[in-house]
Amino acid sequence: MLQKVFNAFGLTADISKAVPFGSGLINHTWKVNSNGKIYILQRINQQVFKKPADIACNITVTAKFLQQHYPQYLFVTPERSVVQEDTFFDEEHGYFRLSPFVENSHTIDVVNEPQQAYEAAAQFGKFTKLLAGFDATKLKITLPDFHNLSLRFLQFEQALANGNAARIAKSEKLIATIVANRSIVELFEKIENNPHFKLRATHHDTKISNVLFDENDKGLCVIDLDTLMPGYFISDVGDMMRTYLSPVSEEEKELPKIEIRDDFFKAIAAGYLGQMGDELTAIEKEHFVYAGKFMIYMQAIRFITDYINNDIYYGSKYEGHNFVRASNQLMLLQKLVEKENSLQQVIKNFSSTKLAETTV
Ligand code: GN1
Ligand code: MG
Repeated sequence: MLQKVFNAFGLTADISKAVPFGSGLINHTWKVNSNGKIYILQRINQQVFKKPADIACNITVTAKFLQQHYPQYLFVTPERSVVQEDTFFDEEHGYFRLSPFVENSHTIDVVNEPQQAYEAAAQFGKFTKLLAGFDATKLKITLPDFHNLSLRFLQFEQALANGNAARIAKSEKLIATIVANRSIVELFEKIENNPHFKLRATHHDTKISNVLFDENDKGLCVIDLDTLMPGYFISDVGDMMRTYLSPVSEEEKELPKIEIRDDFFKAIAAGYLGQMGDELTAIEKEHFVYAGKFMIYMQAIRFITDYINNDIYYGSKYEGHNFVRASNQLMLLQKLVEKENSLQQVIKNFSSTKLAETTV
């Protein structure tokens, strides 16, 4: 499969020079060394992204805007194929994309220092801020209803009606917790109807491995723009909270290890509001902590729904994998709710200027 792809992009290296790379659940990624240059090759999962050309289109229009208004900003754009396309389509294996590997950059998989959370939050905030003058509605919807919590809840209910009965029985407690927290969906529906919540160019996948760092561990830029779409800030801030606040990831089976680290929350707030403080409306800022609840709850719903549907979306490396992931996320939600008031106070206590000056 890879030989055809290498030829399409004019890569001369032996295909054994492609090594699997990263930890994403959806696309396949390889790091390739060809002629002294390093690239990232991705096979786009077309079960998930039905129209890969739309992703390429979003990257192109965004790159154009940024190049015109902020020429200094580092924005990674795909390499062209030999026939000058931004993706290569193979009848059998689908769409492939090749990007240059940014020299002297590295990614991290786990957030160990508040400073890393700060740098990442500043990069995601900066990205949305630089695109404030760009009409986000011009972006194509690469994944319809991706962060539509109402629809996710409906899909969960459908799974309960039609899914694997044994798995539903095993999930009884988790299901009850999800139903008990339905108010998170209701608040999302209010947000959707509130004109003070703006639709902005939103990344929608703000995990730490989607940020490039330089040799001094300063943030360089954001990567993985598959889900760049119009969206609410709660998606980006919420996924940072979901993935940076706890010392252990969604894969952790030992739930007592899950906790909310206050200094990492402060770092996210300082990094993000340092960039976006003047863009967000007062009511949006009031929902900063809600962002975390929204994303953690949605991820718990997605994992348990997939478990009940026999792991058709996320796959599973061992029996009960998605059950563990859902339990993990619901524990994280509980821990966040326990600290909700004190975290809310953190946001209230700092004006955006103060946050911008905060060094973490
Ligand atoms: C998926 O493939 P990856 O790891 O970047 C998912 C995210 C989830 C994440 C959970 C398109 O992202 O929404 O938060 O798994 N992406 C898609 O690990 O569904
Ligand atoms: Mg992704």
